[in-house]
Amino acid sequence: MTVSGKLHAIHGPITDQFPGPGRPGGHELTPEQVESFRKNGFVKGGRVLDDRQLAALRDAVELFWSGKNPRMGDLYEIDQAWRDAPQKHLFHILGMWLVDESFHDLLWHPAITAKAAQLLETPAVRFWHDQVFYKPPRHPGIVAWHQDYSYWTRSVPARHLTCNIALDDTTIENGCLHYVAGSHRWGLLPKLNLLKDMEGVRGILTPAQLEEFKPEPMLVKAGECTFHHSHTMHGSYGNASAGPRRTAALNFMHPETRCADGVNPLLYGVPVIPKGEIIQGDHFPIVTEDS
Ligand SMILES: O=C(O)CCC(=O)C(=O)O
Repeated sequence: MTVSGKLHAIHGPITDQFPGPGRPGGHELTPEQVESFRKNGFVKGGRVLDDRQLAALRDAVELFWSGKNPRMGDLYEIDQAWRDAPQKHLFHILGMWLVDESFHDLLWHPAITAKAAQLLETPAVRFWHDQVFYKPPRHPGIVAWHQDYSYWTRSVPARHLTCNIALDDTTIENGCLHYVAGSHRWGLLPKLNLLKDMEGVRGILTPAQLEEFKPEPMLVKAGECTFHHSHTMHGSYGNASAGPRRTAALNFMHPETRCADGVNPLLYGVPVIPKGEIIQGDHFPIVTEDS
């Protein structure tokens, strides 16, 4: 189905690719997985996409990458570093759900949202935004060590969660995601340049944090996912392999998260939300139910 209006106004699946909220369960994480998340700040979430869903998302990323997506103008953001030096920096965009129907429907996918609800400890999960990270074959682009919430302090309090979904099998060679166990308890570190200096964060870590800084590679198959806490340190190296390494990340938050900036839009093109008010509206749907 092709939709003529803006995708952000539609809160629920458009295609028949994803089952939508409230459909048969069985998607929850085990108590051991939840416990592991609490202890380490991340957990592998298993396979969340079937072959058809995976193919649809890959096709969508490739269409966008080729410059032929007809809704390109609706996107929130294409990272400036890539625009300035595409041979050096990876391709990173926000707002794929606004330009592609499969990415739109992925937001309501119970295989992901049921787990997000468990980890955020709320039955109603609110969508914050999405991201696509695209590392072309043999490309040096990195994602420098960082904590997601360093970039999200205009939404309070910090009760956010990221689901990182592999669209390709990940390997050390193709620049898989790495997490630093226990770093979600470090407190918040300053915002760093995400795409430029891999090791920049080391200069601001305490000796104790440096001691704990032992990144673990997340080797997952295409269609599998990991979840991480908003304060978990993570990053990824360049892609030395002959194939692309593509990732979709969904960022969620507690439904009562409030705006801490009443002046600027939280995302490009989104209406300003008054300071202190709940972040809600067309761009921030509750994804555990149709509306
Ligand atoms: O997949 C990557 O390389 C980086 C992903 C990331 O930073 C995230 O999911 O928050």
